[in-house]
Amino acid sequence: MTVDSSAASKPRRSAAGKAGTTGTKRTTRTAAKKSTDPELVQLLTPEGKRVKNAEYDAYVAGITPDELRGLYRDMVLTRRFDAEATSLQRQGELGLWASLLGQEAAQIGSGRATREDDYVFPTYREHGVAWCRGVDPTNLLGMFRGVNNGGWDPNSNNFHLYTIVIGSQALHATGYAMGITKDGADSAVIAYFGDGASSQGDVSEAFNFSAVYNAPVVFFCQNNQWAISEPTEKQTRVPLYQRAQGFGFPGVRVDGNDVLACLAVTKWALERARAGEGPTLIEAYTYRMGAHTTSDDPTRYRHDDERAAWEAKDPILRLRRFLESANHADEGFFAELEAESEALGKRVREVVRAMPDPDDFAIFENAYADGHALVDEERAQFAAYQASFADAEGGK
Ligand SMILES: Cc1ncc(C[n+]2csc(CCOP(=O)(O)OP(=O)(O)O)c2C)c(N)n1
Ligand SMILES: [Mg+2]
Repeated sequence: MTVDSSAASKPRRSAAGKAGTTGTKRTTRTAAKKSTDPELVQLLTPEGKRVKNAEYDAYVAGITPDELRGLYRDMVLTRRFDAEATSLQRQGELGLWASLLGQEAAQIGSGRATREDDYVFPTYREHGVAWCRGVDPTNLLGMFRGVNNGGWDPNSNNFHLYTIVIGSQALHATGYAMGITKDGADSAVIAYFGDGASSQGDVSEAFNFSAVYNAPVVFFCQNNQWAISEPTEKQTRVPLYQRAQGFGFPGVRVDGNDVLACLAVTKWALERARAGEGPTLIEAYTYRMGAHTTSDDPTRYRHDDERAAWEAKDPILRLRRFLESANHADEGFFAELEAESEALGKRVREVVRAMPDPDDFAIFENAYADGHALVDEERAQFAAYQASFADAEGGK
């Protein structure tokens, strides 16, 4: 897909009932692409220039220099934490890590748009959103180290457990949103998922249920261009945000590397949800700069020049440029943040290395409330297996 993220910022939404492109007879990929090349909602260009946007400026109009520095700090610390986690996996301290490198603006912008009483359903890559929700980053690492059963109490921060079953959380979020409506709450729900997940039936079902029941849910799709080794072109013939049109609710594409635009658009969508106007689909157009996970080697399926093109649109660099040109941050701020980053990295390394191993048999404890014959059998088999090592060691 060739969308220039420095394109004009006028948003184009696919509202229900408007003439769309999906019903036409276009069959070739080129023809479909030409007719549907969408514009991005963008408030900050890659060069860090603030551009006006009639529809979304209002949602960030009152933002203070302090809050702008806060967004920058969130992105820098999240990136640092993410890099530490990748290193820890390489050192054998984590079983796996799914890096968010490149997606900081999409996650911090949308995460900071949520209210404390909103409820968030993440995938496995939403480390920046977890940060915004106040989940201690080391809790995320416990899960990837395999020493706990999830990592955190979802109800402490209204941040659900990471979900690996692609797309399923879109339905969980929809059900939750339908539930809180019945409770009379005025909060909203946000579900994160990827471009690949958009092909899952669960996501389409969630779109339809949420539309029909007018559920207060925002679907936040981070289109990072890849689903492991499958490019977005293999998931859809139309820009993803246009999917919403067929289900009867608005969809909007936002520059996912622009933290201000992500903040503004997500605020707008959450306010719609709270006002009883139903679901919204946000497609945050971004790029997965790293591997899918530490088990993946992207050099097998994509070219370096693609990454280089996206590096020029780096989310952190563009906010830094804006902060500097607007005189909102001085050298002292950046130096302090660097020191804070170092301290975070140190803390993460120390906490992870000191995490105690779980009890070998804990895995059998939480599947059934009252136990189960098959689980008892498996526990006994595992005990015998463990004991076989003790025999071997004793025999030596
Ligand atoms: C139901 C299901 N099918 C397949 C997988 C294997 N799988 C793990 S991640 C992934 C790709 C997801 O891509 P996308 O939705 O774009 O998210 P991203 O990893 O790019 O953030 C797949 C197919 C899975 N976890 N669950
Ligand atoms: Mg993806």
